Amino acid sequence: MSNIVHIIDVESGNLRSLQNAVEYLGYETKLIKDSTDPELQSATKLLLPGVGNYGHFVSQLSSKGFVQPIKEYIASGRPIMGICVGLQAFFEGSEESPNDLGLEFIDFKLSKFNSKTKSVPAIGWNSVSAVGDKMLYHIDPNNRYYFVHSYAAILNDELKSKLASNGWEIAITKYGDEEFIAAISKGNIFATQFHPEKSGIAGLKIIKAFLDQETHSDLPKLTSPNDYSNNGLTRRVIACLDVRTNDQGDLVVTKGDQYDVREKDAAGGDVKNLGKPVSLAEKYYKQGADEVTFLNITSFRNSPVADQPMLDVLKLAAKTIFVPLTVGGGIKDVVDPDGTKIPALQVAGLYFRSGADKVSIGTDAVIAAKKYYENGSKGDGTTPIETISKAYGVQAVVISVDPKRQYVQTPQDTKNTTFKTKFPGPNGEEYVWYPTTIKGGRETTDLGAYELVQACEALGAGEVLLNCIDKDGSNSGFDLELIDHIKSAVSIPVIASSGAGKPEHFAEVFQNTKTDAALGAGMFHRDEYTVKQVKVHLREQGLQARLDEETL
Ligand code: 1PR
Repeated sequence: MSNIVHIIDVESGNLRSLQNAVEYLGYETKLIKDSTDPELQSATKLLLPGVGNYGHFVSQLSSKGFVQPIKEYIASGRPIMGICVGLQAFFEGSEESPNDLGLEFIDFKLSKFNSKTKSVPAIGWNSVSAVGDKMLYHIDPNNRYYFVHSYAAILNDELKSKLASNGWEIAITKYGDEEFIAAISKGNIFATQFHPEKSGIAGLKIIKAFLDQETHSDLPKLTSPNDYSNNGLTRRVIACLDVRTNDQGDLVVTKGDQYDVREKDAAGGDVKNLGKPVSLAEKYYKQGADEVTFLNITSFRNSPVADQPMLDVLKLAAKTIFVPLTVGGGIKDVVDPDGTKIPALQVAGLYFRSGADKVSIGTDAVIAAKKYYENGSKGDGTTPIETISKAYGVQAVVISVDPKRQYVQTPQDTKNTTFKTKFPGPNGEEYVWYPTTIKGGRETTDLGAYELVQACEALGAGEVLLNCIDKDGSNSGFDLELIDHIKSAVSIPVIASSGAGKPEHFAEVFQNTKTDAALGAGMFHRDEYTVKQVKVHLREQGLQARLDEETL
């Protein structure tokens, strides 16, 4: 049996990570970009990964002439595994793209999650329950798997009976008040809505089971109840690495104190050097980080985009880290030293092809939001948020917000949205708003963080990385008021950032705010605590946390 795994590539997103996962399991990978590629005829294992917009994916399959060859491949009885939009493609169609047809193996249309009761897109780790007494391809109800999607095959009696009567086996997941299809299997077809290549060791075991064709195994006993208290997703714990070159030109992980990353010493203050980006990232992954974020805080202004050292960091990190990777810093329209203009979409594409799952936009998100309001609360399709989310999906675009608390005597003192604070200002001011800053906190704008995130959600951002300059590096805990102020402004997920100093701060932010995730940096880099200690503490507090105790 060939050791080569073929992957259909219709340029729908980051395939590098899936290739890395398959190669990590000891197989070779070959991308099939052309439906006439003779290798499709000889393939013995085929993956159909899809990310982003359903219509973009299925229309690419159709326009590139893949539909018939895929159906012939399936008719030949050889194994195929769909991932994310690759699972959705087996259905008839999706409300996301009403005019586009899928492969139509299941005559049922996908629909959008109800965003009134929970964050959409659903981004995070959820449990999956096999329906029946056998476990599909090692999908373990005690584990958590990584989902990132806004549309799903929402389960109802019609779909349940249709699948059963047509011989489909299913696994389901509950998100908020909605149950949906997490995996399907029938004969040589297997597909998952979640990303096994981004679900740690537990996910790698599923890919391995498919490649080894171990279709069923005995269902393990549930060791902890599938608690759906917070919409079924665990609260994500994210490790963040602020990366820049030090004065000797080495790429180091550093950490600001209110964004000041220099040592306070007689030697004039070199950049704090807390370690090497890839090795630190791997360390946090092994400790159980649900995601790793790299923020390039100086953007390496004087080097051509294609030579960005951060691209190599992503390529190396993605080889051994199988959870979502986000990269921020310099995601904008740039001009190379030789004068070549590189649009933000192309810059983002370089990072996606290097293994990033999400890009984070800071300064240009503020610029885009100001343009949005100047344009009568409308986008014009040209901002990085719009162009990148249109091509790669909203889930691929995070905006990084760098706000600072500002006190006012009354709400009338500012045109921005305020709230009454529990912590009055130095002159007894009872109201606050948060002006956003750009360029790493060096310039303050008149745009409030509340207004920024609303504009960016409208433009197509899928998530908010909410920093806080006042709290950054303080070890004093998160700014809980800021977090719920921003959560009240949007329906997309929010990541709380800045101020974490101990595991109790993560429990505090999850118990006292609606945040979807929380990020730590300094406390991990200074080896004061591990990510695992944070997660164990969350579980001790009765909160859902993913602990990937799996070994391959
Ligand atoms: O403006 O699109 O080029 O993006 C620049 C990115 O770099 C933004 O995400 C911005 O937040 C970040 N950035 C720029 N300068 C700094 C700096 O520190 N001098 N980092 C910086 C911002 C926020 C987090 C930090 C958390 C947690 N730091 O990265 O790690 O606050 O810290 P803690 O847990 O130690 O408190 P663009």
